[in-house]
Amino acid sequence: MAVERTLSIIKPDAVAKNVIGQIYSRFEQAGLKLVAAKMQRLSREQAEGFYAEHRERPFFKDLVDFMTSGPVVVQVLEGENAIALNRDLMGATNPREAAAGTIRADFAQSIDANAVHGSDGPESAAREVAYFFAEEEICAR
Ligand code: RTP
Ligand code: MG
Repeated sequence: MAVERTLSIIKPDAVAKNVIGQIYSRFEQAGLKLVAAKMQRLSREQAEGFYAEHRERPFFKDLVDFMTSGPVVVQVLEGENAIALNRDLMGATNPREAAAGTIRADFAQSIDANAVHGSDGPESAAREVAYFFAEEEICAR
């Protein structure tokens, strides 16, 4: 299996709940390495660009409102099968449907405030990592 990089975001609800460290522990316990990280408040333009694939969806404005409602923590995770592994750790988009023990089952309130983002495939991972980090900001480990 290939070593991959994936883009992860701890969303404003999870930052407000003060569970950044607990979420990072889940990544580490699963064998994922943090190779880049930053906390920031997204501008509307940044959030709209990041979620551009959803621009025509009915929930787009709510999604952008939510993602700009407070600081987020953005990180690059690296490891074997990192993209699918991170999605497994996250659980389903709607926390009510997320499997027990997943990040969304344990920390998310609703389909809007669902604690984390993770890239959903190799192409989105490459695009999303580059959206937030210059190559020299990613630390080989
Ligand atoms: P994410 O991109 O944030 O990791 O979430 P995801 O892949 O699990 O879900 P996606 O389909 O990409 O949707 C992005 C975010 O939009 C919100 N959403 N709301 N009301 C709805 O039907 C609905 N569907 C999606 C969620 O907050 C989701 O995380
Ligand atoms: Mg998605």
